[in-house]
Amino acid sequence: AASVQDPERFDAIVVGAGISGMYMLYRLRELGLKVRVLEAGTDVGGTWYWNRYPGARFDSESWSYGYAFSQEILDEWQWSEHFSSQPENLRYCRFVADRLDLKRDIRFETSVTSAHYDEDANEWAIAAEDGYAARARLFIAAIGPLSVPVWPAIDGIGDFEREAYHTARWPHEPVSFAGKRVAVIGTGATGVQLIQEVAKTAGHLTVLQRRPNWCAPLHNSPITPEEQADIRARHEEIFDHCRNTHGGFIHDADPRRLLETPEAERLAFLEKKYAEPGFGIWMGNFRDTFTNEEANRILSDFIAGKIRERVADPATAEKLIPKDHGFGQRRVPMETRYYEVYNQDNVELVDILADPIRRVTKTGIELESGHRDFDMIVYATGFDAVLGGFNRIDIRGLGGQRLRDKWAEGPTTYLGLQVAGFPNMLTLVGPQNAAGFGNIPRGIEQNVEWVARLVRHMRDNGLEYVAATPEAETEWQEEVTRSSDKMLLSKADSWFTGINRNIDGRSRRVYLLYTAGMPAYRERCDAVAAKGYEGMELR
Ligand code: NA7
Repeated sequence: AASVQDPERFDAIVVGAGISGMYMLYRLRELGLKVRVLEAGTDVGGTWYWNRYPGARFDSESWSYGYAFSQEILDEWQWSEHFSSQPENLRYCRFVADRLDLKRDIRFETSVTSAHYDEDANEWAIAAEDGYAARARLFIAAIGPLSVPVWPAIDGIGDFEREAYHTARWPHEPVSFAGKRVAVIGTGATGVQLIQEVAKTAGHLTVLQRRPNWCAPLHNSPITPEEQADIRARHEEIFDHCRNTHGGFIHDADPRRLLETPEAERLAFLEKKYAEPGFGIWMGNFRDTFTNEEANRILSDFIAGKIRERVADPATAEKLIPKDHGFGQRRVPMETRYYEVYNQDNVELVDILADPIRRVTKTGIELESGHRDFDMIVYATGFDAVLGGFNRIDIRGLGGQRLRDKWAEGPTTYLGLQVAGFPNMLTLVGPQNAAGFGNIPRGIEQNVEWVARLVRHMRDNGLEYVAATPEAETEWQEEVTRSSDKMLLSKADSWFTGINRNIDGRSRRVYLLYTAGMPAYRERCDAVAAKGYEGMELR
């Protein structure tokens, strides 16, 4: 087997076999490169491999989420629901891997621990936990923006002697909630999806909520044969449309301003959006709701009204209405009868800002108000977003510089795809990349195709070295800051803004995403390429 003394050699090593790594492999192989993908899991799928918790599903329309690049895949695959669930999503990833014969170039159960740039050889030396080692000219991180789960910083977590799970490390065997006293911590997009499912069978469900989020109805349904035929006839049109929307979704901001729209018309529009499937209520709303406090407040009040209508107990309804941020300033969890769950006798909502968790014990959770016994605790506490995947690998560039050190004050990149001082390293859906903010596969296809074009350019011109210049990187920081400053979402604490109180040193806001939209981002990336990779040193 390959070891540090005797590494396997490739033209490119891709870390991660999720949606981005799979497609990158396909494109690089097409260019004639010898590629190896290293994947920690036992199968492809990334997000859809790890996040197996009940209720996990797309919030993007299934038929706008899958790969657009292959007509065969589009023709041969059929989604069963408008917002498909995790088991089907994982089946889809496996189907694509088989259809494109990807697995022969993927090494599974390989957790990459280090990636060092060897200046003399102009090669990356990659090592994994099991001693596997490989070298390649190109190192492509396809590690995902939400791949490193975070357990909350609560005392005694390890003491609990009964069932405990993190949603992002859900077991492969089925988990039953039937008749059990279940605690769920976390009410982000994940927690909301999970809670709806647990409430169906749990003996008693206690939701331990820190800050509520603004949720909106998903309105999922099966895809009828007529709809299927229509979708099949319009693949090209749908994906073309997604290429031109801000987030790569089918939904795009309405050109009108809420503040300039007469009240009756405004209300009718909001009602219509609330009744429509998917992210329309967020991504398809009046354009000033993203940037104007007053417009956003009116929208938030509308949603608060819906919560009050749907939750029977007024005190519970108030607990579920966010007070610290407006609608859409954090990721909007999409729900199916989530608010009605709190009308059930077997469900209780605990506001842990009012009644804090002291510690986890052998048998349950000690709140300030007293001890509660549980049979199961589920942590839906999210991820070390965007940076986590990079930080858990010891990545070193020119002069042995650690990426972790370079990013100590926040990430700096060029286009979210390259980092100055780290030649021949490319980051798909990396920090400050537009792909992380929106319908991620649409951003991934753009990222992968742009990288493939760069690799082809290098191959055709006999170039072996590509590195962003520090000047280009500085300019990109300014662009990221300038565009994010305009958005209300940059004013809230969330994974978008790099805040995570469970991780030391993550209490300061940094922009982890480029939020000016996919079309602007694509244009910029294409212009860079057209100008012979402006801002990058190639030789
Ligand atoms: P999120 O959106 O980061 O949500 C994490 C949730 O866990 C959120 O409600 C947090 O409350 C809560 N949390 C985190 N730490 C604690 C502690 N220590 N105590 C109590 N509650 C805690 O993660 P998700 O997995 O839901 O979603 C991530 C993305 O995946 C999502 O945006 C989708 O795009 C897919 P807080 O709000 O911080 O008060």
